[in-house]
Amino acid sequence: MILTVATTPIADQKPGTSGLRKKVQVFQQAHYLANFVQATFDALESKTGQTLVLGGDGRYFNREAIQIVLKMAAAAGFARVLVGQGGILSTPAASNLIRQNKAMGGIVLSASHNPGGPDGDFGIKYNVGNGGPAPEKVTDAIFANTKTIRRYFIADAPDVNLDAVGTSDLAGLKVEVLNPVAAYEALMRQLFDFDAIKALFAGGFTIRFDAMSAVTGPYAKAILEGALGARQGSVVHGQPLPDFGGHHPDPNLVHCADLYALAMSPEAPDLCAASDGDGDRNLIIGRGQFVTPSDSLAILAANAHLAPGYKAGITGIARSMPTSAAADRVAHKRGINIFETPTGWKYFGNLLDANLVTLCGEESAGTGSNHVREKDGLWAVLLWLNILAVRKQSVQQIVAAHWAEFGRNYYTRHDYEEVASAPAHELIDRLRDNLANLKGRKFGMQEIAEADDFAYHDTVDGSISRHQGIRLLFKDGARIVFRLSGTGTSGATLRLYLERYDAKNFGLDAQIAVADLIAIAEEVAMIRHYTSRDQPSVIT
Ligand code: VG1
Ligand code: CO
Repeated sequence: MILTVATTPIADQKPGTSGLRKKVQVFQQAHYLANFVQATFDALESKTGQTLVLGGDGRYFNREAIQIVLKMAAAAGFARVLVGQGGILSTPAASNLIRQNKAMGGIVLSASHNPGGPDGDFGIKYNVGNGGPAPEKVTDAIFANTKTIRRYFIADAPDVNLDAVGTSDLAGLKVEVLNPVAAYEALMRQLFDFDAIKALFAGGFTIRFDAMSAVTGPYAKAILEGALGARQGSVVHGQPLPDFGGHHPDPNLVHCADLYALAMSPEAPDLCAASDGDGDRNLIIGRGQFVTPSDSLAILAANAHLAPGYKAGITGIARSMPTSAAADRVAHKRGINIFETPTGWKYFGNLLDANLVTLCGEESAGTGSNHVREKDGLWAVLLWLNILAVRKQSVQQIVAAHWAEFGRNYYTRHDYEEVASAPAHELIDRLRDNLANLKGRKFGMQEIAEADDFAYHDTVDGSISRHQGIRLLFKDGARIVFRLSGTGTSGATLRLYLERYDAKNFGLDAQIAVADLIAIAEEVAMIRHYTSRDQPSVIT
C-alpha cells in the first residue's frame, strides 16, 4: 500500500556543491529526509520502470535512510533498485553501477569527509544517468520543490534485509542487494595491469592504506590485499564504522598525521595512501615524499599512458580553478586540452561525456578519469601503483623527475574553518567590490595583473556559473584565490589558495615559497579582522 503523508516545507534544503549536508539531528527531524527525497523524485521525469542505484558510506543514519529511500522509490514507481550489501557503496562504485546498469540515476548517502556519528554530519545527493552529480539545473529544481512540498509518497511495507545478497520484492519494487565491491573491482582490472602490480608487491614493495574506518576498507582489502597480494594488514582501519571510530575521515596531513609521520620515518613503506568517508578522495605520500593533490594530478596525467586503460593517451585534463596549474604545464607540453572549472566534480561531467578530457582533479585530494563520473580515491592509488610498477622508481624519484621536466608549482591552501558567516561573506563581498582597484596594485616585487570573480562558461552546454571565487593573478604567474566552502555544516569556512611557479628551485618549503603571497592576502583581505582568527585552522 502506498501512503500519502502530509508535510510542510522544511527550510533551507538547498543542495550545495556535493548535495545536501546537514547535522545528523537535522536529518532525524520528522519528514526531513523524506521531503528531500520526494523533492528529488518530483524533479525527475518518468520514473516508471526505471532503475535506481542506492548506497552510502555507512555512516550513522545510513541504514535508516536507505529504508526510507527504498520505500519512497517503490511509491514513486521505480521498477528496480540496486543497493549495496549493508547499505554500503563508495561514491565511485555507485557511479560505476549507474553507468553499467543504465540506471536512471542514483542516490548516494554521504557527507564525504565530514565527521559522522550521532553528533556528526549526514548527507544525500542525487546522481544522474551518466553516473555523475546532478547538474545545477536539476539541483535548482530539487531546491524549488523543497520550498513548495506538501506531501510525499511512501510504501507501507516492512524493512528490506540489507545484509543478504539477493533479490526481494518491496511493494512491487525489485530490490537487488549486491556485493558492493565486485563490479568496481572488475572495472579496475580493465584499467590497470594487475599482473605488473602483483609482481611489484611480490618483489617486496610495501604499502599502507588507511581507509579511515570509512567506506573504502572492503574495496581496498579485496583489491590491494586480495587481488594484488599486498601483505595482510597493509590496509588499516579497514572496517567501515558508523562514527568512523571517532575520527574525521578527511585524508589530509592533519587527520592523517600518523600516516605522514610513518611515511617520513625510517620504517616508511614505499607508499602510504588514504581515502575519505565515501571513498572519492585520495592522499598519496611516498617514502619521505608527500605529493600534493595538484602535483599528483599532473604526474598521473603525464604518466597515465603507462596503464593499459589509458595506453592510447589522454585527450585532455580538467582541473578546478583553485587547483594549481601544474597540470596545465603537462597539457601544454603534450599538446592536449586543459580546462579550468569551478570547484565541485559536477562541472567535469560534460567535459568527460564529450571526451574533451580524460583526467580530472581538484586540489582537495580528488582525482579521477572517464571510467566513472566521480572522483575516485582507490583508482588514484592503483594508477600510482601501476606507474610505480612500470617505471621501477620511487615516488620521490618520480616527483623529482617531474619537477625537473616541468618546474614546480609551489602550492598551499589555508582554511579558516567554522568562522562567523556574516563577516566571512563581507570579506568576499569587499574584495569583489574592489576588483577594479586591486588590478595593477604593486606589493614590492609583485604586481596584480588581473583581479576577477571567476565565472565558468561551459562550452558543452553553454551554461555560465558565476561567483566561483576571487582570483588575484600576478604578473609573474603567482596566484591568490579566496572562496567560501560550500560543504561545511556550521558557520562559514574561508579557503585561501596560494600558488607560485618556480622553473628551477624545487627544494623550498611551500609555506616559505609563498610567504610573500600570504602577507599580500592579509593586506588586501584583512583576514584576521573578518575571521577573528590569527591563523588558519588547517594548512595543506
Ligand atoms: C570541498 C572541496 C571541493 C570538493 C568538495 C566535495 O568543497 O574544496 O574541491 O569538490 O569539497 O568533496 P568546498 O566547497 O568545501 O571547498 V567530497 O570528497 O564531497 O566528496
Ligand atoms: Co568524498
